[in-house]
Amino acid sequence: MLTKAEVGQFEDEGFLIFPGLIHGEKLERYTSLFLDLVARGRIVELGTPHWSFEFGEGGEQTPGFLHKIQGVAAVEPKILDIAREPEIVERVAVLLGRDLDVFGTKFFPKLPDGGTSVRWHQDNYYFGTNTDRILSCAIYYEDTDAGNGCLRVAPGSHRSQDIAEHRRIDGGFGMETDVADEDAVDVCVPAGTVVFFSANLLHGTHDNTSDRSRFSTAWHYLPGDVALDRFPRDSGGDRHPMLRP
Ligand SMILES: O=C(O)CCC(=O)C(=O)O
Repeated sequence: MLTKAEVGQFEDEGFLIFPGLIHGEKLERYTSLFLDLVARGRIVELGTPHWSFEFGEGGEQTPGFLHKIQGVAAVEPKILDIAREPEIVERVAVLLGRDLDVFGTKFFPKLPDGGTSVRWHQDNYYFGTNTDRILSCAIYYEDTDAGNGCLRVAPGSHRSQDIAEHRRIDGGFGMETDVADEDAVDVCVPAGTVVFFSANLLHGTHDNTSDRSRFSTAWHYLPGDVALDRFPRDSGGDRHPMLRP
């Protein structure tokens, strides 16, 4: 399911792109799940667990302007069908083995005119580890480019396994660090593209300045024997079995 060249590329550059891996009726079906979530986001009250909304000028979240659903598998369990797509997990299994969980499920609608997802960071900063046994997976359900907020990566930045200092984003969500423009590559992809990257890879995104949305999901695969304080195995939280040996 993964060629030797792809495995080598993942080790060298820290990411792999599978253009249009999800397509046809499946892409339509999954997109309609996200359209329903965005419609719910227009009426969900601020402060509802899992749901967060883009910050307005006054530093308050804006009702209806959905930023992210964290733990989206708890809000819409059908999301796990995507995480379990054989096209995806069989590729992950080549890199991590066949005892596999997924954790930290997220949906980013990246809505037109100001939608955001993440700035430069390493996922492992949030997980309190620098293990190379966590593989992050982002899926783009619409075409992406710099205008609607595509992914950006710093190729090879995973190799040192150093975790950079991160600081809180002023007027935004989460943490960020710095990456020089010359070290950054934009990952512009067609709808249905799956991107794998090391949880040590420096990556970020552009904000959405266009009049188009950019629906995506992000989550992380790891072998069952990797313990994470925030995502214990078999605890009923946002860590789910994918494959068992
Ligand atoms: O929004 C994206 O394109 C990527 C999201 C991501 O990498 C993350 O949640 O860490």
